[in-house]
Amino acid sequence: MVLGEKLRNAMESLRKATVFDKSAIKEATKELQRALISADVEIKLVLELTKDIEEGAMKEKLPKGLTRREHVLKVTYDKLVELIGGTGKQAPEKPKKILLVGLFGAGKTTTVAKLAKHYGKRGQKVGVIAADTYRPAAVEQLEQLCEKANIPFFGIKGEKNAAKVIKEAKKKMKGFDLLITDSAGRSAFDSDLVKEIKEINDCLKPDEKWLVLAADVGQLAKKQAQAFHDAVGVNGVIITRIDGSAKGGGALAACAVSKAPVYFLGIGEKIDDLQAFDPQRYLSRIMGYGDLQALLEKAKEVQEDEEISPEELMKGEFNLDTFYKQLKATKKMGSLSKVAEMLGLKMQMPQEMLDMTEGKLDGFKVMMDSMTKEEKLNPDVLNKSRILRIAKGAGKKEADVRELIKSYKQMSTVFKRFRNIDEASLKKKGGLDMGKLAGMFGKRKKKKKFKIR
Ligand SMILES: Nc1nc2c(ncn2[C@@H]2O[C@H](COP(=O)(O)OP(=O)(O)OP(=O)(O)O)[C@@H](O)[C@H]2O)c(=O)[nH]1
Ligand SMILES: [Mg+2]
Repeated sequence: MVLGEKLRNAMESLRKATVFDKSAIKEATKELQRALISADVEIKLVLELTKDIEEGAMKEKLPKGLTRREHVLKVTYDKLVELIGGTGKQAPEKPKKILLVGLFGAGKTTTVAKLAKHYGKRGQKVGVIAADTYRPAAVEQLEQLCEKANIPFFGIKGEKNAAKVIKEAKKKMKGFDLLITDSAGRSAFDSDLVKEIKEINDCLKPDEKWLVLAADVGQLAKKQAQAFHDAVGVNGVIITRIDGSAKGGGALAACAVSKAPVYFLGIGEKIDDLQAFDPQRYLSRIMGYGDLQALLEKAKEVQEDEEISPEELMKGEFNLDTFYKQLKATKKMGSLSKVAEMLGLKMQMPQEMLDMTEGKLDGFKVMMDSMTKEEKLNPDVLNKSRILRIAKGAGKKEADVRELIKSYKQMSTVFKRFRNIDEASLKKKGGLDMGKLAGMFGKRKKKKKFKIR
């Protein structure tokens, strides 16, 4: 079981506790402890965290408008964010020279290319330097990655002196906004490695020295961060392979405790699989909530008197009627594109859907008014003759009705995907209860609703 699911289960048992006293909270925090320890979070941190939760949870005076249960869930969530949150510092927007360091196979070379793409997309002229002169195929590996992504690259095949490569690269890449340098790894932190990265450091004079760590190192991240920091003054961390490791939580907590700012996460092998690290977002995501908190906060700002609840927006029976209401409601909360992003669905949402205009929506409404109840509840029955009838009734073309059906189907898939984030656990629980989640994160006093006109 992955960390996210375990944490979610621990939260669930807090949520479900019938008697909400000290011993119930203690029981639930035990589950949380097990989840965190199996993610390789240092025991001392786990104990501190659960003690804080227990104390915070039983606070005499509850914050205004929260039930004890909501308060406990909120405290737990906040403490978890704190545990992995570290410095809260974000990666610099316009670094000039980045040097990546780390042990063998940590993901340095891959991350060099990912970062080049990341900053390149933000309008900077980025060049890459292959200063791993230790591993024979390192230069080719980076060259290939750069070629694929059209990133300017400098390396000297067969050259053994890293400082020389850097000197040449600096001459060749004058006028670049940002230079990102790859360096060699070693199987362990040793004096050879220190000597080499010191040389590179002296020659390159980077403003940013980032340590690349694979998530599987778990709590050992603390030791590595310290060693590299002592050697070259590391001022940022990137944790890779967080996608395939159960120990990501441990690595993040270890960086947090050693005050090493985690700037990015590597979430896959491809060049775009890089994500700026945001503790809240990360936690929401691994626990399968999307960025529900942000969404619900926004939802609360929307007026109250109306027809559709946030719960209905995301779960419920999916038919043409709810499809229309969803589109209308999400439009009111800002652009659909923003809402999709908050839910972590943006990548899956077809562009045409994200660009949907009010006018188009109104057209949908007119066509839906020409449908029978059965057709709205079960659009699969729509055959050619029914489509023609609807088009005629609404004063639209056949293609317009087909477009409505197509959009509905696309949306249906996306929402299904969202609801099935963790099919196994959903099955077990008989459905992810958005209402309860809303209560958990949203600090609601009463059921808020969106206004649909
Ligand atoms: N799943 C996953 N794989 C990754 C990620 N980052 C890197 N990898 C893979 O990890 C392996 C090692 O990555 P490299 O970038 O070569 O690591 P390195 O630190 O440069 O290795 P050395 O140069 O040998 O020290 C490669 O197969 C990468 O594709 C990630 O975020 N997720
Ligand atoms: Mg490498």
